[in-house]
Amino acid sequence: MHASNGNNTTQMRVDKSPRDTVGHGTHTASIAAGAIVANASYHGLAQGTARGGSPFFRIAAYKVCSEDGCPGSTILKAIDDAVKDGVDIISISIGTSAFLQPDFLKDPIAIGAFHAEQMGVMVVCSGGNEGPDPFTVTNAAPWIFTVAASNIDRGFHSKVLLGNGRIFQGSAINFSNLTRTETYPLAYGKDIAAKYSPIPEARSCYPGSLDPEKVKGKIIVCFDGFPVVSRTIKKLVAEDANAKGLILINENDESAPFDSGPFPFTEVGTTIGYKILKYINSNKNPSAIILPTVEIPRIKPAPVVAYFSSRGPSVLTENILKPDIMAPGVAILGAITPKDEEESASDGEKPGGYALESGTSMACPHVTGASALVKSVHPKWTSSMIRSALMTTATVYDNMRKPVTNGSASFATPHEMGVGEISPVKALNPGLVFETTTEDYLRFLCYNGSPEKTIRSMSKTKFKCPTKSSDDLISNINYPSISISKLEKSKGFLTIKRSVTNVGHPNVTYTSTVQAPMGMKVKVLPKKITFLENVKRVSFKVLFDGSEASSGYKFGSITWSAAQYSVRTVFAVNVE
Ligand SMILES: *[C@@H]1O[C@H](CO)[C@@H](O)[C@H](O)[C@H]1NC(C)=O
Ligand SMILES: *[C@@H]1O[C@H](CO)[C@@H](O)[C@H](O)[C@H]1NC(C)=O
Ligand SMILES: *[C@@H]1O[C@H](CO)[C@@H](O)[C@H](O)[C@H]1NC(C)=O
Ligand SMILES: CC(=O)N[C@H]1CO[C@H](CO)[C@@H](O)[C@@H]1O
Repeated sequence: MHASNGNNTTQMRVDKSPRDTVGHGTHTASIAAGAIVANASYHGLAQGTARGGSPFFRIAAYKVCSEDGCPGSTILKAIDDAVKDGVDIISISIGTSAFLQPDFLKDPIAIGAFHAEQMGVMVVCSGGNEGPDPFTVTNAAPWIFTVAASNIDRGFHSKVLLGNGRIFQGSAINFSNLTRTETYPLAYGKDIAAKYSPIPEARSCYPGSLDPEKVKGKIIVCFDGFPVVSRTIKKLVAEDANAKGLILINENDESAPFDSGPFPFTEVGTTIGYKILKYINSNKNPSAIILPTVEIPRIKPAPVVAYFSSRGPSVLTENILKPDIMAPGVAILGAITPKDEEESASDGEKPGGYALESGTSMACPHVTGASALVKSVHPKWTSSMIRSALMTTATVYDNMRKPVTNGSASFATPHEMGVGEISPVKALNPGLVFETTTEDYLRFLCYNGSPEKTIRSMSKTKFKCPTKSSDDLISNINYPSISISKLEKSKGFLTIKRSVTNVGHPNVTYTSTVQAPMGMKVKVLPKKITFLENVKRVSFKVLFDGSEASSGYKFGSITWSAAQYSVRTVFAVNVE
């Protein structure tokens, strides 16, 4: 999950104990910097040696959320404390809904992150779980490293075996004690509705919609869709009525595996779902069994953009490309608190200390861990240098050596995955970096329309906004990716400026290559750039001409290459 950040700051109180009563923070912290633990697993699943992204880093944990939410004042205080305590990186897997998100200077995470950045502390945040619709990404300020989530090459399958011998593959994590030897009667929610309950409700196992007498002892089939209630609640509906198990038909066909604990459960797509319903409708005594979960290793393709991962562009500005980067965020093994486990473990089972969880909340600390790794090798690098190193070296290929896809088998766009999936070891030696300074961020705020007075009081500076200030100038902020919200076909070339700093071999000449979308002319000037011992920073221009392109967002990249270095800058350009 991407814990929600409540807005009601006056009535909420975070309880005084520093203990994690929810488990979300423990799980994410262990992903960022958990120690190396041999033989970790979730009740036998995902078995192996667990370790965080940077296991030798130390963790300082600040509790900002309670069961009521995450008050803005507490978030700000925690960031202040962390900065004072001298942390290097702050990992925040918290965010509001994209449609409720306040402007940058009213958003406690953005304000806190700005101050951290000003003090040289890097801030990495989850981009949200409101995908796959566009304009859902949050935590999109340019001083925040915004993370999207990907599926990894490990899946969890819970097969359904029908009375007629057919076997279908579903996805779930369960502790069911059912075995192949006995089958159970199978029924569709609609056919076992409580009296007077509306069909759409019974069809989707809505609370109160099923007749408990008819549910008892059966495996129930329901839709995941309208009316929308969580899988947890649907499972409780079935469990409370003494069902033997639950098969959910997921109309979106894409979602993270659900952990149903000891209750037999599986989730199938609509194609399989309709086959199961057809079997029910054409048999007098349909029956089924849900088999125990098995782990499927080395799934191809992977990574794939996670269905739930929030998509760009950001509603707050389309002139910075967001999300920035993608990292694993589906069914990730991480540490949990013992309290969490009481709820999921079956009777008599020894707690293992781990759980499999999904969300950009889990993707974010992967990037935090990777950033810490870069920081450990380059302790003097600023957060923008570390971010740039991870961004220009990210990969856009999956384990089939094909471009990363988005879950519907289409190539993923930068609005879905940012610049691509993190490739932490490559980021240790990026060759060139884009440095983004506090002054860049202050100019960004001016261009974005914040009043100079507000910017000054927020940043505690005497900063003067440039006299010429408009939203399109944001595209010229020295960011490691390029986004242009409006490229007018009739206006010829639009020029974007960038500068790069050499962090590799001192004497080196880079050559640019462009991957331009169809119909768009993209030129880099100069085509070659040379660094010397006394020439560390070089500027270049990118010219975009969309006069022959079709309308809408187009994507491409510019790569600077020299010897072993390959520095990739992604662009997103909206042609109008
Ligand atoms: C994948 O991309 C295609 C084309 O951009 C889009 O139509 C589709 O909705 C996307 N799928 C998901 C799950 O986002
Ligand atoms: C499975 O466990 C439940 C209790 O958790 C028990 O009532 C049931 O009889 C068990 N079923 C089998 C097949 O062992
Ligand atoms: C870089 O070039 C300069 C002069 O061309 C030379 O003096 C210097 O040794 C070179 N540095 C390296 C590391 O090759
Ligand atoms: C994930 C998991 O624990 N699955 C269990 C499902 O049930 C079978 C049978 O009891 C177990 O063997 C699996 O371990």
